[in-house]
Amino acid sequence: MAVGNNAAARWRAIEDLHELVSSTVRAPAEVSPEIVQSFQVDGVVLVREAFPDWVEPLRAGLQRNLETPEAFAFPCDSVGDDEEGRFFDSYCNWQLIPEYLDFVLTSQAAAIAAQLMKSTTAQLFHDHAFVKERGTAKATPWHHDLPYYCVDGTQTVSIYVALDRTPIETGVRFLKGSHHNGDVYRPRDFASGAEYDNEDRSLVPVPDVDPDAANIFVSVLNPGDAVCFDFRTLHGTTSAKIENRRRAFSTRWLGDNVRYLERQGETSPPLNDLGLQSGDVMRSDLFPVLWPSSLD
Ligand SMILES: O=C(O)CCC(=O)C(=O)O
Repeated sequence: MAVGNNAAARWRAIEDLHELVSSTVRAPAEVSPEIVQSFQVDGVVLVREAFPDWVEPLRAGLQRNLETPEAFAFPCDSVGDDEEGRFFDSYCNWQLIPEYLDFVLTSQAAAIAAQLMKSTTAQLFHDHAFVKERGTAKATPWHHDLPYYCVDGTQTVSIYVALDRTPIETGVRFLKGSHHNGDVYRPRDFASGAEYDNEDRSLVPVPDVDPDAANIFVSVLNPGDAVCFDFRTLHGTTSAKIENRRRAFSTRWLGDNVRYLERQGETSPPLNDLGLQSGDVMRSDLFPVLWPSSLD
């Protein structure tokens, strides 16, 4: 299998999002003050059994994403022919996969995102699906997500929903508190580990992280559990071999203080034609504000 990004479908498939957003209702959710506090302090928190009813629909959507990657947006394989297993990911498919669309428009994800970010609004940035097949021993390189993205701000969250039981050994590990250390790390390619081309000299190399250190968060995950983390929180995995398929579906959310940022290099997703300048609010016709549930 060739590694890297493959040919893909256009992600902007829905002409009038406003109509869709205003005619649907997101489920409410009550996140405890302790969970919000852990998220704010550690930059990562586990919400157990957050989405049990969404496991089957999301698996079904992801299966099509995996079987016909070219029919969807930005598919990528990070394991080459000379390595065992498959590490697949694909993002910006919520307009193309009905189960993903249903999740973003009706699940409690938007409500959870707003509370964790302590934001009055939750704006959907994109979705991101991950699959590591049995036999895969490819580590997810340590990185944080913010410098991959054309946004900046401190109110962000990814809601990563486990779709399989995931043991500690192969779970994503997070360096607690790293969202507050002020550094922004050079993005790296998942397949090769090489740094992206970037003119921004303020970006620094990702430090070595001890995956077993005391300040690492990692947990056994059951299907429907959600790990929620700030775009600035460092995370990665070891190269422990995947014994059973590990799938996850993530949605990325922006809060009140997030703005467009023109990066000085490649971004992922490569959203290069938004017609925005640094400091602009992200376009709600492309990145819908889903919380509060109705703004009308
Ligand atoms: O599932 C993984 O191994 C990687 C997840 C990740 O890097 C992310 O959600 O940003």
